[in-house]
Amino acid sequence: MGHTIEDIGQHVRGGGRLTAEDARLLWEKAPLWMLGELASERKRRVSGDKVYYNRNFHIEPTNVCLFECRFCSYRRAAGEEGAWDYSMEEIMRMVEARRESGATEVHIVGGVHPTHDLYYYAEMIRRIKQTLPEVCIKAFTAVELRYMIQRAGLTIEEGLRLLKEAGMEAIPGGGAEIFAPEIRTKICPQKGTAEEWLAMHDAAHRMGIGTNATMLYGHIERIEHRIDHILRLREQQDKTGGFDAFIPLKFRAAHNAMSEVGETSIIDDLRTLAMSRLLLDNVPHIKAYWVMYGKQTAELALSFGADDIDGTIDDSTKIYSMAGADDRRPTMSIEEIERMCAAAGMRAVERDTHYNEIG
Ligand code: V47
Ligand code: SF4
Repeated sequence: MGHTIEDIGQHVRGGGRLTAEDARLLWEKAPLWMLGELASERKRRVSGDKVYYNRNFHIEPTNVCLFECRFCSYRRAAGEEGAWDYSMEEIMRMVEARRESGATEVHIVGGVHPTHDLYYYAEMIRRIKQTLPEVCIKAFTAVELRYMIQRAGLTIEEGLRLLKEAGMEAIPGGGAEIFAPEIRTKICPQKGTAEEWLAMHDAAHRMGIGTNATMLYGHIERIEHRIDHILRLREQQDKTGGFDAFIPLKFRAAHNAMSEVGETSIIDDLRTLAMSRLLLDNVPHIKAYWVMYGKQTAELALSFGADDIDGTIDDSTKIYSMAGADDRRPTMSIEEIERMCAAAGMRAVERDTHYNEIG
């Protein structure tokens, strides 16, 4: 309809929904300050001056993985140098060590493991929940889940029910990558289709399991692929409403088969955050995952529509340090989180996994 950037800005300010065409124009042509302003207005309507964080830690039981996603710096074949595969006892020792930590969430992701099956992971969840009953278990990407559930010969619903009964309360956003098949088949050919990823989240939402969604950007995809990805998530959210947060994940280029692609700019990171906020008018939280961006960009992100920065992490994840992220030992204290949010003119608010405020 021959819209100008200003027309689209007005439409967004009035609470209107963006089409793919308008989003493309805004993404490619709007000045950075304008995207920041529009996204901040939207963010303020949802979360005011709050920035959410939680006290969390990760468990990465193994980096042994049958798949070979080209962007992944983390996976190893079984027995390869640098592979790890903790025993149940080792994992339980890690969990025991967190008893006094005040953590409210444990995020568990590993790889698509050749032998650990659905029942093994259900037992792991059950034992973790017994040891830390106050802690919410957010576990396994849709890709890991699909593999373990299929191998057990169960339907998605049956598999999810088994894990839910064991104590799994939420599902992280990983494995989404880029939905468009022409990119997906190039960067992660074994991972299954967009429809399969969405079906897992659809089923989880219908069972009352909250989930997150991610998008891996800044590699060989183009803006139209990002828009397509985000709009598919918006469509899913219209149906089931179960996505708590969207997390754009910046491709980090060290030590993987796509290193030669390099990394995108911080300006692109900020534009992507802002456009995510504007397109996803039905997903309440946009997370700036500080471990992946680094702390300085995470602070900037708070002026581009993000209202969540993930959590304290406490040096418990290797996925990003292995791919070249700045922090070798990722940890943020609550004081540091509060300082970061205050410096951006906002207020840090502790939340649980389901975004209930704590304290
Ligand atoms: O799906 C792998 C990504 C994801 C690289 O739900 C990479 O709260 C960048 O999903 N460069 C797993 N990204 C992590 C994930 C996540 C992280 C934080 C919070 C939440 C949440 C979920 O990590 C994978 C993949 O997209 N990834 N390698 C890389 N080289
Ligand atoms: Fe395996 Fe996940 Fe890495 Fe892909 S991204 S190779 S599924 S660990």
